[in-house]
Amino acid sequence: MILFFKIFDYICSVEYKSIIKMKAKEVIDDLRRRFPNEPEYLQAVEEVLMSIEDVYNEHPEFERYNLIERLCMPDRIFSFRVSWVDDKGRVQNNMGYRIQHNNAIGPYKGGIRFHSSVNQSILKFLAFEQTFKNSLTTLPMGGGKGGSDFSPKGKSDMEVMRFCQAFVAELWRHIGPDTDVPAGDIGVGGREVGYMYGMYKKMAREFTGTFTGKGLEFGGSLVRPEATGYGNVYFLLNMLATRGIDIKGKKVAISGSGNVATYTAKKLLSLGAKVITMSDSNGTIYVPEGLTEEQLDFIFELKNIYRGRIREFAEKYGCEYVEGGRPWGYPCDIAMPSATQNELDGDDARTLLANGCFAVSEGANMPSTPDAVHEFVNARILYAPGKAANAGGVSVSGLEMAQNSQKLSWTAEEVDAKLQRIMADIHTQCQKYGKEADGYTNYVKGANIAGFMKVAKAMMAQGIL
Ligand code: NDP
Ligand code: 2IT
Repeated sequence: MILFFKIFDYICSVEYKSIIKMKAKEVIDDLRRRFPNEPEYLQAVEEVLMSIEDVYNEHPEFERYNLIERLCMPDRIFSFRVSWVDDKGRVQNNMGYRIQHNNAIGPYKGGIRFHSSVNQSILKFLAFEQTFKNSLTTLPMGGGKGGSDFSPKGKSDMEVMRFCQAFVAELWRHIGPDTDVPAGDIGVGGREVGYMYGMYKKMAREFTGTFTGKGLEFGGSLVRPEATGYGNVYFLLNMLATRGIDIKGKKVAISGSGNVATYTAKKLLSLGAKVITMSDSNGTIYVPEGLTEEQLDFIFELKNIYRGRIREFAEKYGCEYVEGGRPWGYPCDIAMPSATQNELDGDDARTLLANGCFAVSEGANMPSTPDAVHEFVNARILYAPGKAANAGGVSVSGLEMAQNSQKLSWTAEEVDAKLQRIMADIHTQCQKYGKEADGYTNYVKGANIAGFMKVAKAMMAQGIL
């Protein structure tokens, strides 16, 4: 009789387990039905769900707690009007947002983007990705993202300041050093963080580490400006080492010419690699023999001080410039897309592969379309998705938070050493979860599973919230 019940129990549990499996496609279809106008968000969710489905289904308790839906949908979204006065005395109106995606492993953490293209779908995708990226960093940070469709391009310093103050006049009540800690992203650098932090401090009447990427004089961390670009190169070096490849002399195509792109180029030059392209939203420069340090300094000043266009580099140095062009058509060994999402499509990927490109390490968030990712993984090249390769920026933001809490500042050497260790650790996590039967490391799968497991376990432990 006892044996009969035991067998019955066993059969029931097996049956139950098989019924409660998560089906990634069904979850995605449901989200597609509920959020039909959010293509970037759906794209990011689909990529993650397809790679974690098997691991997720090894844990029936996840599905019993409907963990996947709770993890895909942001905890909350704030959206608000931002009204400010331009230099001509006209009243301008923009939309502002903050997406607090998930705080299972730490306070919400992620950048602020100011760009005319910003909308809820783009910020939802960025906040979703940030949750897994921050989990990979080994530091206690949840995921968030914010921004506005305000474009700092062509605006005076005073206009940027007035906008930042108006933005924070709404945002400040939702953020705090242990609640939600914003930082920079496209269109938000040291200048904007300074203005936003100043206004936050005034409203909240406290001096705490509520923003990262602050100036060095008021709590910023050494190496934070460099961290995303340097971190991406450190990650690349870890990948190259698995195949015994030396970076020296390799031709690298970089897109963008902002924070991430310029510091990526700087580190590459110091290692003897050749940076053959850079770009902005208007066009691409091509320097087949590789940029010199002096030329890179010029780009840095052009973009950060004069806020000019990359075309002006070509005018000064007489190199090739293609209006509206992208960097992916030039022969290179390595590609490091560092501008924006979906800037490298399937055709670009096929061209890169045909030209002999053997490594792609993403500085931007989701710069490769799903078709391009498929090409890279199928071709078995070294391919690092943004959430692993560009995690150095938010990692040093996490280190900035730690320094602010301790009311101490560490030396550049200390921060850089920690950054290198974190990037190596992320690489190891990708290898652990991303190894395929043929020995290939699928960094997409590895990063998604490693990032997911930590957040999932924390969510399980904390109950249904
Ligand atoms: P910046 O604003 O400093 O630079 C952005 C660069 O990308 C500029 O050259 C810009 O050109 C170009 N760009 C922006 N939008 C487009 C577009 N729609 N089409 C073509 N080019 C475009 O930003 P960051 O360098 O900080 O950010 C670049 C990428 O890196 C983003 O995807 C960001 O999310 C990601 N990232 C940033 C981190 C950071 O710490 N800053 C951390 C991790 C990821 P133009 O001047 O013409 O607009
Ligand atoms: O996409 C990103 O990781 C960033 N823009 C940096 C976020 C941060 O909090 O430093």
